[in-house]
Amino acid sequence: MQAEKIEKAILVGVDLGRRADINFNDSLEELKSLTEAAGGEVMATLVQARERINNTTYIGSGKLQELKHLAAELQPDLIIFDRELSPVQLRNLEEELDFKVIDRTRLILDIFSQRARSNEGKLQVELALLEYRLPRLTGKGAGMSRLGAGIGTRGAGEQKLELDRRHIRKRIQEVKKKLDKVQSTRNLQREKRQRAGIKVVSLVGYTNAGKSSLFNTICRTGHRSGMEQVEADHRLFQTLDTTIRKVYLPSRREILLTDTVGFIQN
Ligand SMILES: Nc1nc2c(ncn2[C@@H]2O[C@H](COP(=O)(O)OP(=O)(O)OP(=O)(O)O)[C@@H](O)[C@H]2O)c(=O)[nH]1
Ligand SMILES: [Mg+2]
Repeated sequence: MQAEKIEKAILVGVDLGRRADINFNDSLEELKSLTEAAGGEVMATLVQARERINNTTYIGSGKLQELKHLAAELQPDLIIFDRELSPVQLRNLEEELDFKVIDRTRLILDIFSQRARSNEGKLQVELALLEYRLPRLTGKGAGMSRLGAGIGTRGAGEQKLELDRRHIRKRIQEVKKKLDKVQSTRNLQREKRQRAGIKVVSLVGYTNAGKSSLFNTICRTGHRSGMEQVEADHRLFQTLDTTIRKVYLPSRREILLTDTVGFIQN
């Protein structure tokens, strides 16, 4: 499941100070963990303190030159920006830097596409990737195949990189239809459970908080043996697909326990 080769990344963040909605250091720390979860490694981190984000290049022009020099020296496999880049910012940065540029959103989608196992999970990731890419098709960079394999290039639909917008829109409709079908089946199952009066207990929380470990422990004690464990690991977003299992409470009452996808702060 790990990427074949560890890709080296430079992280770039803008510190808005008190103007930001979340703590900058926490956000960067989280980005580093996300990079590692995607199979990458951080070589360097570049930070700029600014009043606001630059609309065209995210960071200021002086900082961009600094980043260019740093990248020329370190030769990273990719450069990762701490927030979602607009299509314009992404295009300008790719042109200026001439390295693979991705943003936080693309990084998370990449992790999800590595981890999705269920049919529904895969469809959801494909849909998110298509919708992310649609306004960002530029004929190069994050949209294109010249980048080869690796973080930010993987995933559902990646083989179809040369598809034009029309094809992507069509595929979006197809995936949505398939998802509708899967979800209506699930709704039926849910209604059936509700009618049977079985309560569902969900484990929710920050990614890597220990939900899957707790799930395994509860299932071991509250369940007949021989069930497969869910995967628990220190990587962020280890769990992507919801697992649902029957568990007996000490009172012998039956419940359904679900392990779910974690949250992140940003
Ligand atoms: N110290 C300590 N570590 C724990 C505990 N529970 C889980 N861990 C560790 O925390 C890490 C994350 O555990 P998971 O159970 O995979 O966490 P999760 O919330 O399911 O994470 P995601 O599925 O990635 O969102 C693993 O390395 C566990 O071994 C605990 O009670 N104490
Ligand atoms: Mg988990």
